[in-house]
Amino acid sequence: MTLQTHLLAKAANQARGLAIDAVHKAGIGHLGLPLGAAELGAVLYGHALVHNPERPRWLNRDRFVLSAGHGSMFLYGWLHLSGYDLSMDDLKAFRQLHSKTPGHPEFHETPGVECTTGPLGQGVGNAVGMAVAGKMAAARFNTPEHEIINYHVVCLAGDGCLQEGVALEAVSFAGHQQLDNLILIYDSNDVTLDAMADKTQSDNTAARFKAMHWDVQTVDGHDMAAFLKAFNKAKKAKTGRPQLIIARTEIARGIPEVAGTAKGHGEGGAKFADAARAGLGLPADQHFYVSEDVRAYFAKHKQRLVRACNKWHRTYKAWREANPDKAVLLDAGAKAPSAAHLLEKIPVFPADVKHGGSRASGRDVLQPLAAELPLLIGGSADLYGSTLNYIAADKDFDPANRAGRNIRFGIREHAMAAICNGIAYDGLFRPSCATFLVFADYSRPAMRIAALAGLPVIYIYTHDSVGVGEDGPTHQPVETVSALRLIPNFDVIRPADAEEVAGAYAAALERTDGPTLLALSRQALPLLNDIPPHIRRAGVLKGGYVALQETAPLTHILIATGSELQYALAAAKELGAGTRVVSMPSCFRFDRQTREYRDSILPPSCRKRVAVEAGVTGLWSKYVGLEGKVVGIDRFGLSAPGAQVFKELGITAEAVLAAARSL
Ligand SMILES: Cc1ncc(C[n+]2csc(CCOP(=O)(O)OP(=O)(O)O)c2C)c(N)n1
Repeated sequence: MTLQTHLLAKAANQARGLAIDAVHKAGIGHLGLPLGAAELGAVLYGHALVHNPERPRWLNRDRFVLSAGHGSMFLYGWLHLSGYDLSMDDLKAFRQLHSKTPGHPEFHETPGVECTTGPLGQGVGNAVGMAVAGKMAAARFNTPEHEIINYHVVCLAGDGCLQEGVALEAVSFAGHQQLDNLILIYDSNDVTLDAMADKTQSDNTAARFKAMHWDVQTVDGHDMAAFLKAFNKAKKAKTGRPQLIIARTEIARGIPEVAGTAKGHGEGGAKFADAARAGLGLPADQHFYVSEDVRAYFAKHKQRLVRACNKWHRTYKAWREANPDKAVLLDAGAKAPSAAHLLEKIPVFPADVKHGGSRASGRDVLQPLAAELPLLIGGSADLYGSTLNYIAADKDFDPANRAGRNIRFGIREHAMAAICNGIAYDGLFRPSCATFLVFADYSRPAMRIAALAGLPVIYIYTHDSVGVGEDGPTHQPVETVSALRLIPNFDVIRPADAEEVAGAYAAALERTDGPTLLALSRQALPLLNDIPPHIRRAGVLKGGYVALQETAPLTHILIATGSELQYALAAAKELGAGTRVVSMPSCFRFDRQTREYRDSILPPSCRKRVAVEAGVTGLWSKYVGLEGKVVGIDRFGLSAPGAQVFKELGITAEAVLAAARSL
């Protein structure tokens, strides 16, 4: 099909008008990108992208990621014109309460929005993750007879995205992994927010990407034919390299007063709306205007897209019939296993097992689960030797083996988490990743988005306390566990022994509406054999449970997590028969239980409560109350053998006992 440049140029100007009107109406928003990239949108949505507005989650659609999420009206405008379920009224409600058009694009809120973007650079990481998922899916599901997966991931990013470290990490990973199903369009307009981009950047982007094994083309982003040519070339490239198209654009084109300047980035141009609309050939009396011919063009284009999708479905049907096993596997990706089912697959640990910490229990728990869940994949940021989460029955994911289930992310914790988000958005594979817990700070912006977007990513972060020992305070988390617990919808589980690790994995894998972090220890932990395995496992699912039941009228409650549960249990022996010990591996899971359950574990009448955790104390007052005490560490750690550090910092059974007796 030839490019309908005349009509699409008109559509581009009308998309500009939609952005101007929406931002003008809301009184806030970013005009620069939707106006500057309008021709790119026209070519993508009006011609080049393979997608189906009727089926926004069609398996083989091209994924379009707007990494520069501040330009959300770009996406909303083009999704509306393309015929997604996004009405003109939705556009008019831009940035308003409960609208489908929030300030920055949010996954789940708007059909056609592939991911939540706004923190710059995240989308680049997400796009790389989607490209990884595409390669993995193609390797598993395509057959010589039926190619059902061959989509591209198309990402639009600005100067801001490419300045961010996460994008650099992701781009470097993508080049190394030869992800040639990825097309990154750089909206290169020489403008950021505060100022012209030359105040903050002077790198040669093309050279930078070439050095990271990308193919690079540079085009005038307002020349639709030139852009389409570059895009088609990128789609067809068989070079084994990801594709960068540097589209030179003028920010805020269409509002001459601000175009090409930093003032054009935000809503500054909205005050020139009337003149701008006239200049764009839009009727003065009709805001949110789309002409009949543009509507008709997109309606026809939609039919073409639907036909192509239907054609694919015929191939897909034949594929299903010819490959029933693969079809079962594909369907499995969409389903969540129940924790009970998963727990059946994990053998109970022998009572005398000698373990190198809960990270080693994690290794042993992971293997049967990986066998049960073939679409569970994992990765580590160059720390497999320490995080122990390698799926032993499988191999590395790399250009020669796209079916591999172990991703070597390199020392790129931020991109690792953003890439896992990308894989999770895609929905087919279940991503997990690993590093030292203290480096959760390096992953955190992506973890926050996982929680916000409800992505079931699993973080297997080990070396969870000052018990790390000799590596010293740089490597010893003290505030990390509690800090992560502050993220809404982000489950943290810090299991106390091997059976609790089994419960933790099952809990994480059962979850479909948000991420879970497993905080695992480096140092050895005793098996809590006095508590039956099924109680420990099921207890984790509830978040908190009675690990030691009092045998006399309740006097004290000792609450502990992870490696400190042993100290609470030891202290209880001394304290007396009225002492109850509560294991609380996951505060959020516990908080989600019924009031009845929570009160049965922590009876409100018992005020003599002590919590112990090898970390900052603040959060625990919620569970011990003003009258209770917390044994913890409100300072940084120490470089010494772990056991000595615990003693020196007062994380001992004696300290728990003393705190309880002082109440
Ligand atoms: C991580 C992060 N830091 C800062 C911001 C605030 N911010 C939004 S847009 C922007 C400027 C981005 O410049 P560019 O990518 O060139 O966008 P353009 O001006 O072309 O629209 C900034 C600093 C953000 N959204 N995310």
